[in-house]
Amino acid sequence: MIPFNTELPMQIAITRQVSPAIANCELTYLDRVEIDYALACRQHEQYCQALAGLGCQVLSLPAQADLPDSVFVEDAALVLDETAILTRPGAASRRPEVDLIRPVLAEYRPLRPIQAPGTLEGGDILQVGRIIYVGLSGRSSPAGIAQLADLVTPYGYTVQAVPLTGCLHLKSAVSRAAPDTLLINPHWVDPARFAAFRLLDVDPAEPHAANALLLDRGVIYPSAFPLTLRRLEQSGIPVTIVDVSELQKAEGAVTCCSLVFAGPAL
Ligand code: CIR
Repeated sequence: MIPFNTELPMQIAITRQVSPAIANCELTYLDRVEIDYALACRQHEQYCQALAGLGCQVLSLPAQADLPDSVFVEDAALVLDETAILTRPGAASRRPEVDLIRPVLAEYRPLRPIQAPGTLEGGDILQVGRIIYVGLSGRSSPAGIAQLADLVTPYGYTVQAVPLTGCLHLKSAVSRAAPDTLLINPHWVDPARFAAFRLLDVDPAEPHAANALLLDRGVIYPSAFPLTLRRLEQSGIPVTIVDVSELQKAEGAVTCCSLVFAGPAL
């Protein structure tokens, strides 16, 4: 296994506090159940502490009372070393989130927007080095993906559209668990697409377990998936565990609550 790189500069993690309106979140594959807002806020705070504990400079943006899903900052942008792409979420209720993240990211990167009618959400984007996989989900359209390719190809990136089924975003189905390892639910996305990588299947009893947040100095992983956690540990991947049960009820996971990218720090 390739070791974690501890020589890199500090990573920046943009987060946003949980909206008091999170009960009105978008839901696609999950039934609506009651979300304990106070517990969601405590869990989010612990998630931010986990980011800081793994060496991130955490930038905490204020809660937005009128944007139920705005804690899921990942969906509004893709931050590369060279530029940041402002997305155009497929969920219309989430488009104002992009306007809020624009001035924040402008401090760090030149910005490029995805334009109507294309749609793109960050949860569909899995970057592995110079390859950017994008899920063909209900949220990210072929037109949005084509725009992304036009914007990032000049920087040497290759964009590959990936069909998926049964889940919200590409990173619901596959994410990075180590520099050379992808954690995958083979029922939601075709593993053959990722044959160049070491693949670790989720436990079949835990279909939602494929979302891990890989940082330069470790991995954040939800406590809800003990069987897949054991597979990670048996594969030599130590993780920092967080309980995000309330955010999972909003169809969120660990990658979606932050935008993580290389400094320099402000
Ligand atoms: C939504 O449906 O848009 C939100 N309720 C959940 C978004 C989760 N985002 C992500 O995994 N990147």
